[in-house]
Order: sequence, then C-alpha cells, then structure tokens
Amino acid sequence: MSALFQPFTLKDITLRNRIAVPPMCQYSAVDGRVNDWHQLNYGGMARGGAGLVIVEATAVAPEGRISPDCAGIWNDDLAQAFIPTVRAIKQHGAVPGIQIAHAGRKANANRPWDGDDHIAEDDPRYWQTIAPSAIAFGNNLPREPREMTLEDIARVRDDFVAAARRAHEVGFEWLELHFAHGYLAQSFFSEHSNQRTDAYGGNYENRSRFIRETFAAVREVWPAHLPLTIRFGVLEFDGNDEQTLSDSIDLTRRLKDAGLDMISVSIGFNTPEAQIPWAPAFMGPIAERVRREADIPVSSAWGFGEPHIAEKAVRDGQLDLVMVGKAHLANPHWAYQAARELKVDQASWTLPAPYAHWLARY
Ligand code: FNR
Ligand code: 531
Repeated sequence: MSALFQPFTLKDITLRNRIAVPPMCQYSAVDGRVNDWHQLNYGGMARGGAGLVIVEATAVAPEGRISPDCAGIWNDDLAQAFIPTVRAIKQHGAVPGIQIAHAGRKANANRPWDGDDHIAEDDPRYWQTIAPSAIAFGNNLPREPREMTLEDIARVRDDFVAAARRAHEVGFEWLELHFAHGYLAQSFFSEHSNQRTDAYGGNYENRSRFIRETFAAVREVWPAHLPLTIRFGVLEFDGNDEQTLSDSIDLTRRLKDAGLDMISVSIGFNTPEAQIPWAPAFMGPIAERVRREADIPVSSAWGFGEPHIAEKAVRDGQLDLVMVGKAHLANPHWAYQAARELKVDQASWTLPAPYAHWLARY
C-alpha cells in the first residue's frame, strides 16, 4: 500500500492523499485581483489528483505584495475574485487552501522574469516598504524599509485577521499564514532583520510577539473545525541554526497550545549570506525533528518532486503531507503520474472520465 496515497484528516477536513501543492506565486494578478489564469492554474493541479491545493501568497494589504502583480485579499471585491478558483479546486476533488501574507521589506519587487529586484523609486509602481527595523535585506532587494510604528504593527495584525475572515467567506477550507521566507512575520523573528528596542524586538519572547499575537488573533476568527496552519522558516542556515531551531520548536509548541493545527516547515531566507544545503528532500530530517519534538503534524517542501522520494518521506514518518511545487508547474497531473509510477491500484485514483476512459485502455 502506498503511504503517499493514504487519506489525511485534520479537524473536519479529509484530504484524498498526502500530496499538497504548496503556494507558488503566479505574479499574474491585476491590482491584486486574480483571474482566469489562477482558475486554470489551480484547477489543473486539482484535476491532476493533488489532495490539497494551496493558493499562492496573497497579500493582506497592498503594500504587502511581493510584486505589483501579486494577488491580494485586502477587500471584499478581491476576495470574491477567488470564487472561480475555489470552485475549480473543489470540483476536482481537492481541498482549497490559501496562504495569506505580507512581504515586508521584500515587497515592491519586479517579477522574477523582470529582474526579481526592488522597483526604483522613480518608477510609477514604487511604494514604501515597511518592516520591524529600517534594515534592507540586501542583494537584489537593497531598499531600506520604514521602521514600523506600534500602530503599523496593530494595523497589519488586523489586516491578517480581515484576510482570514474573507478567505473563509469565499470558500477556502485550509488557511496558511506566511510566517516564512524572510517576509514580514519571519523578519520579526530574526535578529538579522529585527533590531527593535521595544516589546517587539530584542529577546526571543519579543521577537516572536508579532507571530504569536497575529496567530492568536486569526485563530479567533478562523473556524475551529477547519485547519489553521503556518509556513515558518525554522532555521536560516546562517551558522546559528541550533539556537534558531531550538527557539523555533519552542515557538511551534506554544502556537500548538494556542490552536495551531499543522506547520509547513521551511527556511528563513532572512539573510543573503545563508548557505542553503540544496539537495533533494534536504528539509526532511529537519521537518521530522519538528514533528517529533513539537508533536504536531508537519509538511515540508524543497526537492520532494520525485514520486519515490515523496513516498519515502511519508512512509518513514518524516512528513504528514508532502509539498510538491515546481514539479506541479511542469505537470499539473503530477499526482496521477506518481500513482502510476508507484503502481497504486487504480481504484483510489483516476483523472476525470473524459481523460480516464482513454488512458485506462490505450
Ligand atoms: C514559490 N514558493 C512559495 N512559497 C510560499 O510559501 N509562498 C509562495 O507564494 C511561493 N511562491 C513561489 C513561486 C514559485 C514560482 C516557486 C518556484 C516557489 C516556494 C514553494 O512553495 C516551494 O516551497 C519551493 O518551490 C520548493 O518546493 P519544490 O519546488 O522543490 O517542490
Ligand atoms: C523562495 C524560493 C527560493 C529558491 C527557490 C525557489 C523558491 N520563493 C519564495 C516565494 C516567492 C518566490 C521564491 C514566497 O514565499 C512568496
């Protein structure tokens, strides 16, 4: 029996298998509004057999977009635009998830294929970025953000809450808070980016305050019967990983006590000096340690896109869900292909009849 193709239940939600499409920016929205591209993109991956499809980092406020072309859910009109995408994911048997985000000091960048760099201040698409401290990320993102006031911090926390409420209203059943990859929430947690001297900076308690307060506020509005998860960079690969991992696991335990249902274990990406040990499934052992020491279901990504690697990660108890990213860009029917490769009996997987009828026979 394939471990990857076993169902997974979290709260009142059951996924048909352990395959999750992680959020992947499409940089294809107009003024934050998603469109046919998003319905096609996410609907295709659901049709291909994934159990969970998580819609890309969706900004909780205009200044929280990574690029001007990123999705947003900062008002009801933008939220309504997701309905065709939610319907397409559900229609094809997957669970619709969404990641809500604020890009902080990494915001206001060109799309990756347009340079992936900060937009120049004389460009009409320029906006002021905000962050815990006035410290630039560096490299392709050299602009110094404005240090957030306590009012900014409260406003962004409330933006996450409003975004969670809108996501539920338009039919999403799985919510992931983007607390990873050097964006705003992650940047509060790291001393690389947070050198505040007030209650939101300094020691671990203060540097984790924005994450803990924002999570608690979202937990109050997100329905208790639906999964509330975070994507969190548990280490930076900056030479200080043992301390960061220890703090991250403690924080995960505290968030679990506050109602966290699952964590997507990822990377901090808070410093351009990181030495990432890229390799297939390299995050597996780190995710397994979080799963064991925080006693919480985990997913992770980064090089699990080969079916036997994905199968092994679940079978060995490293991951509860495997996030398969770029391989789903190459082939939205990745889950279908994986089932064939793993010789999973046809009863538990198939494509829609217009496809399956012919594929089963010829
Ligand atoms: C990403 N990734 C990403 N992660 C995230 O948390 N929110 C996001 O919106 C995005 N956007 C995004 C866009 C694109 C084009 C890529 C390639 C990646 C990271 C992604 O979810 C995943 O973690 C990585 O791609 C690693 O998994 P794979 O691709 O090795 O399976
Ligand atoms: C991070 C990434 C780094 C290296 C390879 C692939 C992906 N992602 C983070 C994404 C945006 C695109 C780059 C988000 O978390 C929004």
